[in-house]
Amino acid sequence: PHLRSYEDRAQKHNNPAARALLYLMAKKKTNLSVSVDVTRKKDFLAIIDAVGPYVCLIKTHIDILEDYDPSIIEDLQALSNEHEFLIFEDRKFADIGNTVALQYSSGVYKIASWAHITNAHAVPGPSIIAGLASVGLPLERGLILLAEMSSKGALATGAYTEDAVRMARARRDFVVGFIAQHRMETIGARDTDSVGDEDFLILSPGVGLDAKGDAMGQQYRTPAEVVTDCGCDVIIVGRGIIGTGRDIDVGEVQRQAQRYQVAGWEAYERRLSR
Ligand code: UP6
Repeated sequence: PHLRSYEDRAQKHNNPAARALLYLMAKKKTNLSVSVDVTRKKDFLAIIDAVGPYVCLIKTHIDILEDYDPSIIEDLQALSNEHEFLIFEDRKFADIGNTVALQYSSGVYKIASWAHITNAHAVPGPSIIAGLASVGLPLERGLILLAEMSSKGALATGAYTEDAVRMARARRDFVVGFIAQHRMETIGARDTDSVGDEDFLILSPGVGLDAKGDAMGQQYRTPAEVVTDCGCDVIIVGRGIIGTGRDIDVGEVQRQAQRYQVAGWEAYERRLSR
């Protein structure tokens, strides 16, 4: 699928959230997702407003906000409509089906009610997908499985990654892609798997144009490595765009978002023309 255009893939995708994301990517010419990892509501909304025009997807860790209140979700949804991006809560669910269904639908954040896309670890096995699908499918949501991680020494490799892909293949109505560092089509396919027309989105964190990593094991690659060479579909950028300081410079955030949008899109066009 990575040799087809986002537009073409949007037309053929069976999941509403994946379809909407691919359409937005084609329409806005962006495969950039900004990870808004800040702790204050004011910064959170200011960053999203600034980067909105340049992104297809806003990635949140809603539980790191110190001054969370439900009005933040209303503001986030208004920005999502204004700038046309989808919302991805990077919740990384990792429990049994019954528990994740409750964590996804209920609690303080009611993630399923506002996040078009969320994600889960494969470690509990297929029941985690069943639990999340019981909440998310009726709401036309999509799920991303973590097949690999960007951090140094990650245990999600080899047979684990393969089994995560096989779990996804069995639930293509709800699982729309992977957090991964490269494409997954060629791995783990067995005779019994339905592989033929599968179209999983590959979302890749660990993207930076300037730094190679951080002091806590994060590893960065460039948009060209991720999108052109490894065939990934969405680049996820946090500190490369929002910076590492305590005070947010919104003008600089906007410049960096534009820079990463251009780099990500050029990398995609180069992949299609190869
Ligand atoms: N993230 C990773 N690597 C993974 C999965 N998720 O970095 O394998 C998430 C982090 C963070 C963002 O939780 O929100 O992507 C990366 O941020 P950064 O660009 O500032 O490193």
